[in-house]
Amino acid sequence: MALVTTKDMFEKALKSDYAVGAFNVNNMEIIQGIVEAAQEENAPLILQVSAGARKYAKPAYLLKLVEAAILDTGLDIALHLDHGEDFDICKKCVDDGFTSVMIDGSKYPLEENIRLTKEVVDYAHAHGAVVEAELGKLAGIEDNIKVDAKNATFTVPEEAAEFVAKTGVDSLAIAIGTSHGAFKFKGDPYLDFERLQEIHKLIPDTPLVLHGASTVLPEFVAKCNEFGGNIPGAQGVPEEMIRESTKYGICKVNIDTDLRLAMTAEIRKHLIEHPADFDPRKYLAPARDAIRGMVQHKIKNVLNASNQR
Ligand code: PH4
Ligand code: ZN
Repeated sequence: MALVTTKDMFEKALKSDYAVGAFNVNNMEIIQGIVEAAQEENAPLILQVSAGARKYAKPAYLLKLVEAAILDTGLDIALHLDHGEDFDICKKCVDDGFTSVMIDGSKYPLEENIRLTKEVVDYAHAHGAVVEAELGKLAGIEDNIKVDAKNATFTVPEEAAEFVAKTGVDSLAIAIGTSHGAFKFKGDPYLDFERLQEIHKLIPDTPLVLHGASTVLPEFVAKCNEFGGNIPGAQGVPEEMIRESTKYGICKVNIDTDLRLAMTAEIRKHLIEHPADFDPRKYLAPARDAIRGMVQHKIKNVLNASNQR
């Protein structure tokens, strides 16, 4: 039981049709719900921390909570920085003991993304950590988008091969139609599987990462709405598409929105049904259970990662 890198997890996942879940953490209940599910499913696990999470919970608290989770469960966990925007935040996290960092240079031109990623790779590798980078832009995409426009945002396979060769990055987040949040598609859900297969063919040994991979399960949206929420038109990536992606090199699947929805639905329900309650433990305990249930469902039924530890 320790903080580990994603190296062994990805090596194993790359050889089979499953992916490691990377779940975003912001507080104790979220961490506890996730690790309990991974323990129950005997699954490999990545906990990831965004800049927003660092700001909300403070890095020292999150680190200690993850260390506590390892002690409590006996799990090996990879602790990952999600969407690091510059060298400094990546360095800070590596120095703090994160085993993996993402440098997100996707907004820069290819050459600058390569330069920045290489700088982070050199530092992280010298300190025993691994690096995820991103190529292509994640964005909401309409299903009738033209090929030219797709090429402007989606990952170009040849560039992915050049990028990996020049940076030595350990894993690569690609853009094939997913996006962050609860409103991913205006029309029918669409992912560019041809492009994914082409990328995987060119860089078969590079673990690929799918951001924006929440499914936005209708029952959780409905539950939020039933108990006073107002989130119409929410739509995510169908579970079948996530399962399909694991056949073509997707080894890490990022999930945050689904946890938010599960947690919020439960808190809304509890507070509406028990208007006299004001003890946070009364609504945070079922919220933690909802996170555990959601993560267990993902590991078992979507990522196919049960017993892959
Ligand atoms: N992420 C999560 C990004 C969370 O600033 P922040 O804490 O809100 O950032 O990287 C994902 O890919 C999650 O995808 P999802 O929205 O489909 O769950
Ligand atoms: Zn992301």
